[in-house]
Amino acid sequence: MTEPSPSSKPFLRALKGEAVVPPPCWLMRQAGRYLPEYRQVRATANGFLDLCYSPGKATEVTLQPLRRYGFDAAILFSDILVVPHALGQAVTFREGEGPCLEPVRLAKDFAGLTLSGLQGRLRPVFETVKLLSAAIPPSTALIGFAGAPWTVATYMVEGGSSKDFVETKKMAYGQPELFGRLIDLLVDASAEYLIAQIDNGAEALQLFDSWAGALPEDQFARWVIEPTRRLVERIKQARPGIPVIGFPRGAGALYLPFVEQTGVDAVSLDTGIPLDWAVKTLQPKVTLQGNLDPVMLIAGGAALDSAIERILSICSKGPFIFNLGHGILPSTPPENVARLIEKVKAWS
Ligand code: 1CP
Repeated sequence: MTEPSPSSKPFLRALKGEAVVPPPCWLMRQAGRYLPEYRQVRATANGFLDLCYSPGKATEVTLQPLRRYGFDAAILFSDILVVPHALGQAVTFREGEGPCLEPVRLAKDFAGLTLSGLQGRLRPVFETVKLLSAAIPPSTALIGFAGAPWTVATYMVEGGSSKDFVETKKMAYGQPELFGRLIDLLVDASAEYLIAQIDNGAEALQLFDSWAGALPEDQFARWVIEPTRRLVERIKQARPGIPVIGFPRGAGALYLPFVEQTGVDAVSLDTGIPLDWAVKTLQPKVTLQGNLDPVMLIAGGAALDSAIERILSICSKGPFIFNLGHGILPSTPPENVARLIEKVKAWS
């Protein structure tokens, strides 16, 4: 059998600006704890990072949702926090508690961070990309990813998850030169990381900026738009033609300057973005992706059906990829995901 050309993959066609009917569909966190087969593999790993760094297991959990649901894209199984880990920061995931990092707060904390070990530490992730590239069905696209510099920096400075980002904002607002050094390092590291993913078989990239919505307008321009623009420019100079999806979650009206200024090919819309506005304002410039509320997928039933139909009817006349507004939650019933994909595939 001959390989179909990449352009015959519906997901990549949509990223090139085509209105594909029915729209391609994948879901953020489509591999994860809502699937019993994921929990089974997860239990064999010596912690979450070990799972990310075990190419055989990471490949298996990436493929699990494809087998069940036939999504149009697979997303590499890894985490945004492997980049700080590869830079030399201590990173652990405690069971049930989320990530824990040795905080970077002062100039002296930067001493331990270096790009020199990055390729070596992340080699297992590149190996996973290579295995996936050979294993996925011919019509399925492979997405590589990284956290955007701002979001990764919040974990590095806070030392884990945060609600108010006080330490990170204090550094960004009060010592912008110091914070700028961290952001610059993350632009360099992420560019290297993403280019290596492309070289091992990733066909598109997504940049997760989960906490973009925490910044006021001028700071958003400086710490979200500008580093993302530089990162996209670096990737496109090195490997022209690879589409990039941005996800500045919570950015509200700032989605527009983000789209206009970063050079991304597509934006992932969070659940709060008004779709009529996005179709009118953003879709003439980029492909849209999104934005079903992940909790609708838990609620199921008639509410789920009508939420899916509403999104499809508003967004699918232009370039569009069906997705959630944020990641699948662990309590999601797998049968509701089956219902979702069935409804999207039946759209005409
Ligand atoms: O034990 C487990 O199974 C841990 C749960 C888990 C999983 C399944 C974590 C811990 N990370 C992941 C995988 C993951 N993370 C993927 C690949 C899987 C897929 O999408 O199918 C991706 C793309 C991510 C990205 C990620 N990690 C983001 C950005 C997207 C988002 O959800 O906003 C962020 C913020 C993280 C950090 C992270 N990883 C894990 C936790 C518990 C956290 C902290 C989240 C927080 O601060 O709220």
